[in-house]
Amino acid sequence: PFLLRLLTHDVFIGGKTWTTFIDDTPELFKLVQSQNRAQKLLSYLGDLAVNGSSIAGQQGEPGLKDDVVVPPFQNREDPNGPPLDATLPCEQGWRNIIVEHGPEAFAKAVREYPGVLIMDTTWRDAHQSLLATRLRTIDMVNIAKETSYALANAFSLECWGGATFDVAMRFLYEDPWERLRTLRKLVPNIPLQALVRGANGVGYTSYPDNAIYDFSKKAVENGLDIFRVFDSLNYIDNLKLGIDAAKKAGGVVEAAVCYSGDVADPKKTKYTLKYYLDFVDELVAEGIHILGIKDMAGLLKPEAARQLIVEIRKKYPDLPIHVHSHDTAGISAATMIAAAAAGADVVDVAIDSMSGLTSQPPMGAVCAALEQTGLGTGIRYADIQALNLYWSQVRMLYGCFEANVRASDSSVFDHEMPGGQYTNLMFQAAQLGLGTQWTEVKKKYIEANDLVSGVVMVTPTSKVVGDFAQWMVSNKISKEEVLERADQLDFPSSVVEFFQGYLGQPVGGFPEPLRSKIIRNKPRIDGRPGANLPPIDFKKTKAELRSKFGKHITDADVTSYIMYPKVFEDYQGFVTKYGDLSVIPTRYFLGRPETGEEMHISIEKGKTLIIRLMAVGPVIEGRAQRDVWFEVNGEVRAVPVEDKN
Ligand code: 3PY
Ligand code: ZN
Repeated sequence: PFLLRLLTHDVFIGGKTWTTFIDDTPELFKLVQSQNRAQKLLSYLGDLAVNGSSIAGQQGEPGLKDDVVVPPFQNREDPNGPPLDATLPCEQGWRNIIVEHGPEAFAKAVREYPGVLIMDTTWRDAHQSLLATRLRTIDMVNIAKETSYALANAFSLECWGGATFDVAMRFLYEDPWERLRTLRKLVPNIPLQALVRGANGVGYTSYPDNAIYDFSKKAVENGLDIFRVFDSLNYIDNLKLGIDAAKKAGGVVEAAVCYSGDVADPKKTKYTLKYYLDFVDELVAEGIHILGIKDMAGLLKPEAARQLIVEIRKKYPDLPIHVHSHDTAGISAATMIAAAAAGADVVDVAIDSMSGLTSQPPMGAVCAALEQTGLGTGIRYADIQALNLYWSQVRMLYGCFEANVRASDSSVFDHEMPGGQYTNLMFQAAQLGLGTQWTEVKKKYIEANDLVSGVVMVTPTSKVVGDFAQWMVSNKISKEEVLERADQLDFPSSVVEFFQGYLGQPVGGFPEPLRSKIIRNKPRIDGRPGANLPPIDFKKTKAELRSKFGKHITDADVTSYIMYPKVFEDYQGFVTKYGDLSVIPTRYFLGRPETGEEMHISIEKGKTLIIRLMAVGPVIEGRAQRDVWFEVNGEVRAVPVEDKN
């Protein structure tokens, strides 16, 4: 029909040149573009039909075959009246203070709030910890406006940073910046928060200083409000950079101490109450707005939380304290309630169906419990129930990324694996054939951490320890053997780089002679690693990327490339081939389509494609290829697909 319309178009018949024709008839050009887009989409769906999903980490089909339904939300003004109309997002929330009066006024208001506030981690840490960070933007978008009402009194929504930046591009073929911009539009009232690895940005290594300043600036420009800045060694020099960059960008700076050990256990002598109080002094000296206590593994027990917060509170009565934990051992709800009672201002929770295990404690339980102590969060029970109905469907949908963690595990108090890594390592262990030796991995993880001198394990140092542990398991090497034969062994590169000093300086320094034995004659860095890296030439990088991928490359893309060069390039290649796949509902993005199945995919505002898989053709003689036949809005189309089997 398109060709027919083109050939019968009177301008075309009139014999004008092609270029003028396009200029004069943009509606047809748009049609070409949208048909191209549809064709690329079909190539992806065709590939799925022939080969199944190739998304790393996916096991089997998505766990839900139906559409995810947004349940009705209660009308706030009239709970018995018609349900909430969320056509437009809510405008009232804590973000208004940031926008109108700035980060200091926001921090002051948070501290003065008579109850306790929550951060909802559902859009970041919860799925990073439970579903291998695979949650797609579309599943946040579909509930975003309702969330703007339901969580209007939340301190923030954690929706960005951590592993999401990498995974969005690497596995989901999405632009992390677009995610941020989209959520910002749909949730104008609740502060959006990101987890940032200080001098490591959202990556696993150190970057030049100007890369961190540029990243922070772009984050604010694209809609971010609050930076939770941490360093995986609690190394103040790295943190200073991250803090300064977030502040110069105009963000709210929440600097975090990474919690390790147990301050209430006198036998644990490295990360003591005194250690933390001294560390907080250093952070406060940097002019932070909020203090984060980041218990990435879920080690913080209620009594330890009480001691820590009471002592910090005595010293800094005006400093808002925000507590984060994981529920790996099953204790984090109790810890959050204890933290609130001790004077914390904000606690982290995830919506019930995305909570517990290696994720955060459940929003419903924590809010209900706090309500009874006079420290209400201002989040309504009915709203939590409605949100939870939505998320319980999403959790099922993503069942193909579910780690096989079924119950609490208090062995975390020994091995101290961060929540996000626990599931990840378990999965990797299984893939490497080490699945049955999961207990062995946990044991070696403890030994590996001893070898690297007992660091606060969190990305990227937790990756070093994890790589080290897996290497010890697969090579059947003990801690003693490592110490004896370190000058001859072939260590994983992340371990060597750690000892070289590429992540910074650990508390108490590097262990010797192990360090020298491992790094041998490789360079050794004894200060802040980023200080010696040559600055990025953004203009030059952008020009190079444009010449490689085209004029659509933006400044934000340049930043993505700087953080993850190879991942960004692969992602661009994928988008060139298949177009923007973020519009595909998740069950079609991950699931093998069935013959006759009708898929509704909205590719742009007001343009929905109704696609039906008609048939998968036979393998074409002499080629590993098949034709896949679709019907698209009533028109039959075929796409050639490589058969990878
Ligand atoms: C990350 O850095 O991704 C983390 O979640 C650390 O806890
Ligand atoms: Zn976490």
